This record gives sequence, C-alpha cells and structure tokens, in this order.
Amino acid sequence: MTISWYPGHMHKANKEMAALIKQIDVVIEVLDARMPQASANPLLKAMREGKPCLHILNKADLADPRITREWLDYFRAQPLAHAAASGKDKRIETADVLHLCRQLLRKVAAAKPRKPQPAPTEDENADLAALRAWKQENKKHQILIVGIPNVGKSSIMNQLLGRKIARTGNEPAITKGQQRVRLKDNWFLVDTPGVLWPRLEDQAAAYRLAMSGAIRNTAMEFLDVAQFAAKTLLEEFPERLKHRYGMSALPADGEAFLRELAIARGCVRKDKDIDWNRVSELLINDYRAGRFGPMSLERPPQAENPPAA
Ligand SMILES: Nc1nc2c(ncn2[C@@H]2O[C@H](COP(=O)(O)OP(=O)(O)OP(=O)(O)O)[C@@H](O)[C@H]2O)c(=O)[nH]1
Ligand SMILES: [Mg+2]
Repeated sequence: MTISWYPGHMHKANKEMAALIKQIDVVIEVLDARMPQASANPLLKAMREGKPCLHILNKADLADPRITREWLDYFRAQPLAHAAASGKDKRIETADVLHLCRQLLRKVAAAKPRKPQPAPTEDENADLAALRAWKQENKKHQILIVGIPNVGKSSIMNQLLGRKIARTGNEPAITKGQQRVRLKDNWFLVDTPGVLWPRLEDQAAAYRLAMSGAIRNTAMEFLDVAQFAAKTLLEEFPERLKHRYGMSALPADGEAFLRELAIARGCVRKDKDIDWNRVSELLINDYRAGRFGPMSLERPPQAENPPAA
C-alpha cells in the first residue's frame, strides 16, 4: 500500500507557516535523530529558503549516538545552519538554543553586503556602536519551530520554557494551531502543527516515518509497516532481534519472522490463525519505544559505512 497522509489541516498549517515565515528570524527544524533524512520535509525546506536554521535532532535517546554525531557534522557544514541533539536522557537547554540562534544571526549579518561608507570619526564610531547595541537589545526575535508530526516539537517548546504550555502526546497531529510564547527577554517561540507534504515520493522513507509514528495509524496498513520493519531489522540489526525475542536463529524474510514471533508471543486467534494485526502492533510498538536499544536507520550522504548492527 502506498503511504500518503496530507489531510486538510496540514495544507492549512503549511499556508499559515508560509505567511508567517517572512517575520521569522530563525527556524528550528525538529528532525527525528533516527531518520533525519526521511523526517526532513521538502516543503519546509523550500519555505525556509534564505532563513537561518537550527536543526534539532530529537529523540536522540533512541538513535545511535555515533551516527547522530555524523548527522550533526553534516548539518553544521551547511550554509546558515547549525545543529544540536536532544533526547529524553539529555534535553537541549534554553541557553544552548539562544546561543546557537545568536550565532546564526551573526552569520546572517556578516553575509549581508555593506555599502562602502566614509570612515567615521572616533566619536561617530562610539556613537554608532552604542546605537547598534541599543538596537540589538530592543529588537524582537522570533523563532519558528517546525517539523513533521509527532517528532517532539511541542515537547521541545515545553522544555525550553520550563513549563508545560503546549499539549504533547504519543500520536501525530496533537498540535492543531500555531502558539506563540515569550521564551526569554526579546526572544519569542512559535510552535506549529506537524506537517507532511502531498506526495511521499520516497516510499521507503515513508515507511520509516510510519515506523516512527509520524503517520496516523488509519493512513497505513499495520501489517505492511510491520513487514517493512521486520525486513529492515532482519537486514541491518539481526542481533538486536535475536536478543529482544530470545531467538537463536532468524527466519529468512519478514513474513516468516512475524509468523514465528506471533506463535512465540501468543498472537494467535481462536481459529488458530495468526493475529497479524496484534503481532504487527507488537513489533512496531517495540521499535517506537526503543526496546531494541538505540538504533539509527539512516546515515548522512557522505558517510561511507552502513549502520552497524
Ligand atoms: N524517546 C523520546 N520521546 C520523545 C522525545 N521528545 C518527545 N518525545 C515523545 O514524542 C511524542 C510526541 O511529542 P510531541 O511534543 O507532542 O510532538 P509534536 O512534534 O509536537 O507532535 P504534533 O503536534 O502532533 O505534530 C510524545 O509522546 C513525547 O513524549 C525524546 O527526545 N525522546
Ligand atoms: Mg505538537
């Protein structure tokens, strides 16, 4: 089944973001640290063109820390970009975010072409410096938090504010509208609803998103996603599967693996048939909860070796 999920509320949210983004100083794009490529929304990339961007690799507690470091280097090497990781075990701090946003604004200022001016006198110089400092102190800065559904945008906003101001939850489309709050001094944060894009061309990436919980359950076939997950885990993390489910040997393909797991875990219906839905949920929920240990499903384009099992 082709995965596609672009309900009306996402179209509306995209339009509202496009209207607001002109007034925004820095964009925070929240990505899933386990799959920074699949979770990067091309519509948001086009929308934030020319704006400085802080990429936060969230749910880093569920990703392989070595691969997360590779991703951080990858994003930091991009123009007008910075990157930081955040996870349940080690949350990003407000001071870090403000520090990185200020660095980005300085990069923007340095990149602006300056008209040649006659050299100011010493007095004029001091006066200009004072004016610049005054302007800087009084300027309002707006940070827009964007990203795909369920990636942890509102959790990050709550964390940065130090109080629960936005509703969060372990399902996509919890945030329904923009929410603007003062972060500190002249810095404001705007939380936004999670958005995808109309056509998920890369279906392997779409299936990774479905594994992660970014796609509403009703917009996907659980068995299809579980088979994809089983195939991925069999190929890339066989030892983790064996360890989690106490299997000494693994079946060759996803379906055979799910069948064996269903029998081992009692996911069998009264008529003795396999309960495919239950076993699919079991595997997907184990993955989402990180019960196989931290694992990254993607590496940055320039990294040479495949993810270590
Ligand atoms: N393991 C882990 N879970 C996290 C982390 N951050 C957020 N979550 C969980 O991810 C789920 C989604 O969090 P939200 O903050 O509601 O995500 P969101 O991006 O605002 O979602 P929408 O508003 O629906 O787009 C919640 O169950 C959070 O507890 C993290 O760093 N690690
Ligand atoms: Mg939210």
